[in-house]
Amino acid sequence: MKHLHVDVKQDLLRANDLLAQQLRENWRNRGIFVVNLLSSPGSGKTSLLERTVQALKSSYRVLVLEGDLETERDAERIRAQGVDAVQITTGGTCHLEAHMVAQVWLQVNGQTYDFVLIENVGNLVCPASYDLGEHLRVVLLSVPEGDDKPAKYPKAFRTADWMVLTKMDLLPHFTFDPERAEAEARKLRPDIHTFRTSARTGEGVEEWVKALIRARSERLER
Ligand SMILES: Nc1nc2c(ncn2[C@@H]2O[C@H](COP(=O)(O)OP(=O)(O)O)[C@@H](O)[C@H]2O)c(=O)[nH]1
Ligand SMILES: [Mg+2]
Repeated sequence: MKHLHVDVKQDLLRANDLLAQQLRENWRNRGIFVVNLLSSPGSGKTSLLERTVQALKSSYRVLVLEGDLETERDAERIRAQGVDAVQITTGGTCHLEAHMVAQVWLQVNGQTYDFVLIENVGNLVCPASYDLGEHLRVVLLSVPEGDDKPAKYPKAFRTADWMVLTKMDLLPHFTFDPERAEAEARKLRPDIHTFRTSARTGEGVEEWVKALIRARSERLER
């Protein structure tokens, strides 16, 4: 029975990865750059996305997909910034899967975008195992969470291309060492690219947005 469980789980993961691969190619062929954001609940994903879409929207067509267990709240926050957003409520599942993203993609198929930014369900465990077809995976770590989190949730940091340290404005109030957090992440993923931002003050946001734009053009030229 235990073996059957393991086999079925592996088959499901394989099916997810195949679909994700198809999505990735389809998006690339259409010039759409897709980013998957992972973090604990409350690390500042939606807040960083609000800032990001504000910066991108005058020059780029942006769609945000908001993964949550329940409620439309985050999609509403993004729509208030004047870009398209679709909420995906998982109804209890602790991560997004490629088929959930594919379903939304079929609904908006007539539309075209330059960026699709996906906010995954808030946690650092399950989302790490599910490829959504993204071109770039980004993990966020906020100052109040502590600089030891990469070592505790290694898969999220090992599978991430970039790490963003968020809520940098709170640094004076916490014993959080950004150098240590970055060093811990590099132990797991030596080529991880890191950013330090605050959605409150706007610190580091311009650099992050520029890097996204550069990553999009590099990816689409390849
Ligand atoms: N001080 C500070 N608070 C922030 C920052 N970014 C987000 N927050 C707050 O953290 C809480 C969770 O943010 P949210 O963006 O909803 O996180 P999410 O659950 O990861 O999407 C909210 O109360 C935000 O106002 C930041 O850069 N600095
Ligand atoms: Mg959110």
